[in-house]
Amino acid sequence: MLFYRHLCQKYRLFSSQCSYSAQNSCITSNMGAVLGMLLFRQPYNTCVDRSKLKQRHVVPLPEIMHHTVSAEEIGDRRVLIIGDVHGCLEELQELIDSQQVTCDNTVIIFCGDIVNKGPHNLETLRYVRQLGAYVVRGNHDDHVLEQIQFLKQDLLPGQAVPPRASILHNRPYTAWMRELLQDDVDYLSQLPYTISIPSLKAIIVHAGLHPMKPLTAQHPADMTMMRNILDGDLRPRPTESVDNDGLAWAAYWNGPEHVYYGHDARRGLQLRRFSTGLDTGVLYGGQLTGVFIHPHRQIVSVKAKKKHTDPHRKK
Ligand SMILES: [Mn+2]
Repeated sequence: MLFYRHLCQKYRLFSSQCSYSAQNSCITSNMGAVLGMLLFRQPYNTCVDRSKLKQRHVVPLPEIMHHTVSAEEIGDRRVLIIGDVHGCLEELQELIDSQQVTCDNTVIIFCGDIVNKGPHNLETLRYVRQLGAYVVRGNHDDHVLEQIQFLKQDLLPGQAVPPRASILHNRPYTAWMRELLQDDVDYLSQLPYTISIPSLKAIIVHAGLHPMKPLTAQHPADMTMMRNILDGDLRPRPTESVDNDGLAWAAYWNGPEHVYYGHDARRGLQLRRFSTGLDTGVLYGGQLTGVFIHPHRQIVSVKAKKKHTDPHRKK
């Protein structure tokens, strides 16, 4: 079994039969996929079987789930990846200004959760759009889309309410969403779940990637919410919690692509050989962190102006 796990980590299995719904199937069927992946691996194949992704996910999927940025598109610009902003506009502007960043000299990519729970959500969303940045979708960007569904359904009594949206409805930090324009919603709804830069061997995702699946088989809920991997039963399962048994998903990620991600403010800055965690909790009075990955690697950060919210606050 250890050998099996080693193979899985080394070749980041599986082929297309390893959909989310199939991940709990028996391990013997996975062994076949092991052999298949040893011969055949397609990390940048962006053809996704959408019918397999509906479980656990109620928001509309973007047209492009996995976006690829080419070397030609980058040109001679720097590449900067920025962690979770959560509507902390002042800190974001300070980071951008301090590095003299414009879209003419820098390709800017956000790890998701650009909005929600922070002091200037709507303004941050529009600032990011105006920057011409790339953004991957985070769970809070997803929450906005869920909430918008709820608000629309609010006007049409009798329709079913998405379960998570009904919970969010009573939280005061969702009030700002009523100011969103259709343009803003369209923008959020088309954010991809990952951005790959093959020339830099980089993948940007909000929460993480299941270390045993190719991009095309990754589930949106895992990409936006996963923190740990539970593998005690040899059937690796992603989980949102950092308190359960198991380890950070990144501990299982062995490249060759370097994954840049956010979402895990509690662990803070995470530096591994093949992954970099960038959520340093600006929302909670920590820092806003970014990393230049081209032409040279350099981590940059600014301090939070204040503790904008309490990490344990639910309402
Ligand atoms: Mn998040």
